[in-house]
Amino acid sequence: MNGAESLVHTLLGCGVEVCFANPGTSEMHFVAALDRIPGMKCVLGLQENVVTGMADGYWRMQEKPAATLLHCGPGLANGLSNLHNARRARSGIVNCVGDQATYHRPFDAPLTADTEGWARGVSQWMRTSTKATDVGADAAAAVQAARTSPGQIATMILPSDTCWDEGGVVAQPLPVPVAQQADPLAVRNAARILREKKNVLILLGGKALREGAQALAWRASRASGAKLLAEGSNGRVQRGQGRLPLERVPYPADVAINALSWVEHIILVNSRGPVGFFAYPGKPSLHYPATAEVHVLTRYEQDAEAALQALCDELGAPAAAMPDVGPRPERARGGPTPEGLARTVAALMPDDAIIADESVSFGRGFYSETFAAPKHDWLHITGGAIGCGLPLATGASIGGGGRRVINLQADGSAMYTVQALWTQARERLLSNRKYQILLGEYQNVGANPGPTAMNMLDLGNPDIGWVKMAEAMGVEAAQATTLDQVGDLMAQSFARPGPFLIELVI
Ligand SMILES: Cc1ncc(C[n+]2csc(CCOP(=O)(O)OP(=O)(O)O)c2C)c(N)n1
Ligand SMILES: [Mg+2]
Repeated sequence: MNGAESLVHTLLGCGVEVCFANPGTSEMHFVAALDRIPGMKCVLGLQENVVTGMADGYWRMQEKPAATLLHCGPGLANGLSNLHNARRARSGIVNCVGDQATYHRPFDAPLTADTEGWARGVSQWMRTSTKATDVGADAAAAVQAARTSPGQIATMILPSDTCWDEGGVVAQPLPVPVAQQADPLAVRNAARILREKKNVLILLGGKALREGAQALAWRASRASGAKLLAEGSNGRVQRGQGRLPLERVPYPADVAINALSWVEHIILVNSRGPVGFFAYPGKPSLHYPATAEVHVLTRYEQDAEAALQALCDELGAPAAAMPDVGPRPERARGGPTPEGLARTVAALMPDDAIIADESVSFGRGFYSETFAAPKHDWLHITGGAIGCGLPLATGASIGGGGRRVINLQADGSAMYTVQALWTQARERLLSNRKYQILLGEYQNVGANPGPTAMNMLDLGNPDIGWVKMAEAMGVEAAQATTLDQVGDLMAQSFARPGPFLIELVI
């Protein structure tokens, strides 16, 4: 058995069943092993940032890592920004990067690069295998790292001779450490704050945004009068009927600072105190008052639901029915508005849909209009690196077990990873999306756009033909200019399998 075969057998044995790939020469033995060994679903992405974004979307739905397969340092480099988003979503990925053979590296061939250096910034775990006999054990350690709460990027760098040399040894799965429990002192402290103080915010992030944890947070809030909010961008929020109508920390600095100005205490549950996406001249970096006291109930890697249960017990918080989110919205008509589009999506989405949201500026009003939609999961772009939405939707569809994916997608961001449409068509994924026109946030930094700046913020010169773009990659598409048309097209596409793109001109 060669190293590559030991890798594939070990990954399969550790429960890794999908490999998102864009391989090159140095990975050919890995590819050949995938060919010979049944069991691994291989999904081709036409650029590495599509590959890494798909692996992120897959984890968010499955909570089980996929493997990637990337080609040398430059292939990894292409995938870095979606690995960055995945790291911010706390997704687990076994990120495999083929590289120059160990003995070839000193010759400094063209694709030789500082692969480890590029990997380090996005990886919580990284290892370069040095011989075929180690590859299996390294793979088992990588899977263990990827599955360690809350989920980690584990990068394996595989020089090609470690894959083609004989002597591979299949490794057994290593135990996955269970999520740590909150410190009992942290639970007691949070209960004390909730009992004794006013103006308390409970800020939920990570797994605290799942249904069970939400219900407990709601009980603690009801018992104490504390307010609940979600972090600004989150890997996965469970929403819709039966879930909390949770607002999130607003994106624009002034709006966020204003919305949090009342806060004297923040209890963090898998979250951190809100800070600005950017600094702006004359504005604070912290978006909550500098005088507010911050209390950690759980860190990201700790078990939020158990901690919230312990908090409710400590408070003696009685059971509380989830708040009524009201009736399901009706389809909106007429010209496109963010609220109208959100209501149309809420009115038409099938049960248990997955929303992959890279709607950028047009989407800021979507949240409150979709509280009363059927149950769904909402996936945000977590690291601010655009080009995430299309791959995320693709990976979420593969990991979503047949659930319908609706990708709310801004046009500029779509252009970063538009090749993902091709993978969607190839895999016949369920998806549906819309695009919007670019508007920069130029004035927030205190500048007025001149012609050069306008030119750099403008996607209309020339116009991008989205319908043709989608069709060129095998995805059916149509244009809409009104919400009536969007609604009709959505309803049609939900009735059929396969991806469909709706360009909404706004
Ligand atoms: C990787 C990366 N490159 C560049 C940016 C800067 N950036 C933020 S939003 C944006 C334009 C987004 O345009 P679009 O997706 O059409 O959204 P709209 O502004 O139209 O809502 C750019 C270039 C970024 N956030 N991430
Ligand atoms: Mg745009």
